Amino acid sequence: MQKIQSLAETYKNYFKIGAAVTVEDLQGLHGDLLKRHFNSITAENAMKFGEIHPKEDWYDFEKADKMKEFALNNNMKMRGHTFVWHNQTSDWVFLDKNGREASRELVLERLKEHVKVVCNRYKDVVYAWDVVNEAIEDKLNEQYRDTKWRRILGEDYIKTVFEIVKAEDSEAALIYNDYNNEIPYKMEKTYKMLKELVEKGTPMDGVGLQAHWNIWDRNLIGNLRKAIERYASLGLQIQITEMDVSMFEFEDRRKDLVEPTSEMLYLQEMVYDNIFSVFREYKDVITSVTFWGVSDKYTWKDNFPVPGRKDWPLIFDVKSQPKASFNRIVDF
Ligand code: HXH
Repeated sequence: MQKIQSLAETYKNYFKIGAAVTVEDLQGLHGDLLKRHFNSITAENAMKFGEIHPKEDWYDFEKADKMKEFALNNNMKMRGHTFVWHNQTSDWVFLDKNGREASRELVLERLKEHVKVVCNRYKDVVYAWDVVNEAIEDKLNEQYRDTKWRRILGEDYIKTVFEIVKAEDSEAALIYNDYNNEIPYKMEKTYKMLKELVEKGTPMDGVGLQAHWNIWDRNLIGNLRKAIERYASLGLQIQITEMDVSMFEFEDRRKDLVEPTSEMLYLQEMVYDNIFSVFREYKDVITSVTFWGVSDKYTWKDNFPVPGRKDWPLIFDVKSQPKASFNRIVDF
């Protein structure tokens, strides 16, 4: 493996190359892959609110600390994922001592405290925070997702949250992160929101495209180009935050496949080739590209959207060997 060209090294004059990790990934074959090919890591779960701060008076830093140590020891940086999200957030945040919905003041106080503790513990290694995750509504006629954060903190909450994070970490890039935000229905809504935030003077530096893609989408490259240009026109940087290229369309619920067909692997190769050409073309605005996992041995796609269905969305195979997709993106 040591003879294989390093991905992060190949892209050192373009953007950071990242992977989402669990603590188990820091050792063994995945640890070796991380050290050789990546210069950025994101905790897949360990820094989400519910994981790192499960009770009001109890933080669980164990996993995130191990990731930070790994990053520091291996000359890597981290992306912080994530502060304000409608999922994987502890219920206590939104409840008062009587079990009723907490007031705006109380939730704001708790969020400030949480951000202060997490920022101060990790900001020496974190170069970007996903400050708000997935705040745009998927339904066509609605702009914002209805969440407890929004309901309690009020309509202006996104700006408020960015200001809270900015006060604790003035150096890291502060990012708004979402999925499907290169697809026209959601891109226009996102653009509108980001434009308003920028105009109101929100301390926001960029937008994250989660990039949970698949090999069948004929519109991907066109959508991606348009989205990058439109977001960059607001003066924002762009990070690809959670990329994977699934073998299945979202609507496809088949469960019979035990390994990817050669046609699928070839399509995947082409998609990775094409998206990295676009990324290189826009290297002035793209600051990092993160895969949502290390190898096909383990990926969240094995359980989403079909529980227990194997998927092969990454550039290293189930044996941690580079796939044809890897070769395409290091060879240009
Ligand atoms: C991401 N969400 C999260 O940011 C990340 O923290 C997590 O580890 C994995 C993925 C992606 C996601 C978005 C929507 C969703 C499921 C996952 O559910 C829908 C998908 C399509 C349309 C509507 C909802």
